[in-house]
Amino acid sequence: MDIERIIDELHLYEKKVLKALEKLEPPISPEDIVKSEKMDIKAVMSALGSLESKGLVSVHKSVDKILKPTHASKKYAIKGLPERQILQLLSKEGPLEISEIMKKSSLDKTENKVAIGWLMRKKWAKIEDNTIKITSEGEKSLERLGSDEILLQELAEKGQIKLSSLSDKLKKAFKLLNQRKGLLKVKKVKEHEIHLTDKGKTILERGLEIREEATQLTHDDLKTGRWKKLYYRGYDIHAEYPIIFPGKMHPLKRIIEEIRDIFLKMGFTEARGPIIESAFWNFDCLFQPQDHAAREMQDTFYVKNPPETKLPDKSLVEKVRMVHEDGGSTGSEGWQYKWDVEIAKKSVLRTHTTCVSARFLLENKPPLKMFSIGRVFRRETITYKHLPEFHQVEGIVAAENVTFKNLLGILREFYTRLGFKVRFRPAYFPYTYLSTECEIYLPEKETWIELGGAGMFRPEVLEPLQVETPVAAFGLGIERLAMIRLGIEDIRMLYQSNLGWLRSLPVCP
Ligand code: FA5
Repeated sequence: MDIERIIDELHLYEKKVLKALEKLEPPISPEDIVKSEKMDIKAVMSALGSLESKGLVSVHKSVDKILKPTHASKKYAIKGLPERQILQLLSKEGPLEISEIMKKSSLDKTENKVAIGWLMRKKWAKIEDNTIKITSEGEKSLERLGSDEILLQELAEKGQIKLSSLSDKLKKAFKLLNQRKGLLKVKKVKEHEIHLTDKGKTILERGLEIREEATQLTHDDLKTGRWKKLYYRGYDIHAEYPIIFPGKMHPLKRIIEEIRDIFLKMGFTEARGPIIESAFWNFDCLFQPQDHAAREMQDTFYVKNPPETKLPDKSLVEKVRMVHEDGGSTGSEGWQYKWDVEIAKKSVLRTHTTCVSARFLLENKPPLKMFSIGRVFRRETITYKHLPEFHQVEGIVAAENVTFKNLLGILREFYTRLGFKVRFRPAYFPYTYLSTECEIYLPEKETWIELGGAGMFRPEVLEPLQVETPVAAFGLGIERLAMIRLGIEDIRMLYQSNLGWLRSLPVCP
């Protein structure tokens, strides 16, 4: 602990408060310091706050109650509580009927009722043969006051009393009186009791000099040379400061931007496609048979409005039909069924971004390198790694000499640039041959997880689109990549506005 530094950085008010704590008798409240140092309460509280943050004082907070008498209780403090007034009446007159009490007492009707109630509750009187008689307990009480009455008198005398200052007996009396309407005014107050810590005591032992501090250096101070004699307090470079959470990009968006940057740097062109797509582009054109499981309603979202989407040029539709039915001129047998153009017209929310690649191939001639990032939709049950709406990055490379090996090289390069180790497993997709699935290595879990699919587009896909070169294609999930990147176990985190988590992420990755 650098005592000299702490002393040098103490504000004048902090020094005054420390000195006051040294001389005042505990328990010490901020109000005691205000009185002894003739300081403003705000200055005392702010000095206490910073002394506490420096560990020089500790402030114990507690809640107390201030009790004050009401107009009614002041009256009863003189004349006695209603039950005492009736007790005295009974002692003078002997047993009385209720109607007689009502007539003879100086209390009003409500007060009489209250008095009779409390006479019974305190066992000062009992009802026998319709008359109210004093009990032996009542006789004794004629000689002495109850603790509730003592408290009432003390309150009337002192004007106000702190609950914590009462004896246990009077605290019980407070509970009793407080049950009665209109006898007490009770106000909750926060109390601060201040103690010097050992660190604070060490500082005081070392000695504190209280002298006026210069808060501003004026032109005049400089000109006259007065600045040489002024006392300046050191800056507290360890002072507490508010934590700032600067605005930043959402982590998923950041990863998307990173992926975009990598493909642009690898010489790819970015393309986009519609989110509401025809089944034709999403499935048929990718040689996905019309009875394929992925096309079922339980896997794909079909769109009611518009129910159908315009199909491309008739000759392309016709070529796709032929490829499905018997392979057309590709040399393949096709799927050997009757292809239905009505099914192909249906509107769907695209289930993958591979349709963007197909559309791109129709409009652009190889050689080409294209990538596309976008949202896709699947009728999935939400789990820690499944969402019904997620992002994919899709890509194709088309050129005379492109091979499956080039495809693996591109994917390895992409994942390496993102900082991952990748491996490939054989896979199946209706639109590619050879096909593969890429897996990423998770060092913490010592496992591999599947992040995307890839392969060489089949002739059944390429021929109708009139593409004559080989085409390497891939489609990779982005959210799962983000999960690994951000070290989160649940994919849903990416879509929840969990501000605590978002704030905890670094501004720059
Ligand atoms: C496809 O979507 C293929 N179109 C990929 C492809 C493109 C293969 C081009 C060949 C050529 P798959 O259904 O496996 O493949 O999805 C690709 C990736 O999307 C998955 O590996 C996974 O990372 C991610 N993914 C799939 N379903 C979900 C889901 N419900 N929630 C989050 N991510 C998902």
